[in-house]
Amino acid sequence: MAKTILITGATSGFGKACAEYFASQGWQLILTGRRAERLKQLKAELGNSVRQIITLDVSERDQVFKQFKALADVDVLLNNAGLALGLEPAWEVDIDDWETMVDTNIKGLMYCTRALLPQLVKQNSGHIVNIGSTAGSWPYPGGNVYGGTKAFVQQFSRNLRADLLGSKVRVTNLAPGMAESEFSEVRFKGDVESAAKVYQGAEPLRPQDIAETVYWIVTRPAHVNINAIEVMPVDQAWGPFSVHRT
Ligand code: NDP
Ligand code: 8X3
Repeated sequence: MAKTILITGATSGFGKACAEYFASQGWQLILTGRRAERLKQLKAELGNSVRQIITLDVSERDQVFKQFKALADVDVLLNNAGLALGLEPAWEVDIDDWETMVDTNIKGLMYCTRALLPQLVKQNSGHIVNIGSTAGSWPYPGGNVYGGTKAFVQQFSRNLRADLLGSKVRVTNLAPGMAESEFSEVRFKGDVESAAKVYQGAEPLRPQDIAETVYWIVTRPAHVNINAIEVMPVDQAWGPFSVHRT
């Protein structure tokens, strides 16, 4: 029987690339996101591979529980929906932006996980792949709460594994570095010039690279758990510590 992957944030970037890649490998898809029109387009594009589309804001707790509890036979939950907003220093940030990142990247991921986990534990199989970020391990100016939310994803993933010891349910934190998607357009609130500058003159990761990595993670033998993977483009690396000099 074909396996099923449930993807949050399937309307763009990594989520969309995963939908396309997993469909090409014969998987069934449950696709979610807030933009209903894009979900419909994907369904038209991917046809019978799409088991269901669910228009859903992951930060709406009751909706997530209602929709996810009605699902059965899910093999993989890809907790991908997320965003960064702004790059200002902490004292200039719009507090609403911080709250939106916490509501989406932390609370949304929590809700989706908690809503689906009982089924996975009961069936004693399944895999939760959480999309973290290099920003969860490595600080940078303006990363403030975004990086904090991804550090949560990293530690939550590890703690889930600790809770799940004794079951066959697997958990992975996949932490990408710079990748070209709608991520920067969202971060800069539609300012396409600023978004383009992020990738200018460099070769970032492509969403397809992440889709192939997710596929590799979930197709390891059933006794193997990939705890964490960090993936960066060759054109990106760490800088030295900064020193302020007068
Ligand atoms: P995109 O902006 O291209 O895609 C983000 C997806 O998340 C969209 O499908 C969007 O769908 C969905 N989404 C956002 N908010 C919500 C919400 N409240 N409820 C449901 N869905 C939501 O960015 P990426 O593909 O790059 O980002 C995917 C994930 O990867 C994010 O978690 C991001 O933090 C992470 N990441 C990105 C990196 C990058 O450099 N691009 C690097 C490391 C991690 P819709 O708007 O339709 O709801
Ligand atoms: C996205 C990567 O470096 O813009 O998580 O934070 S970064």
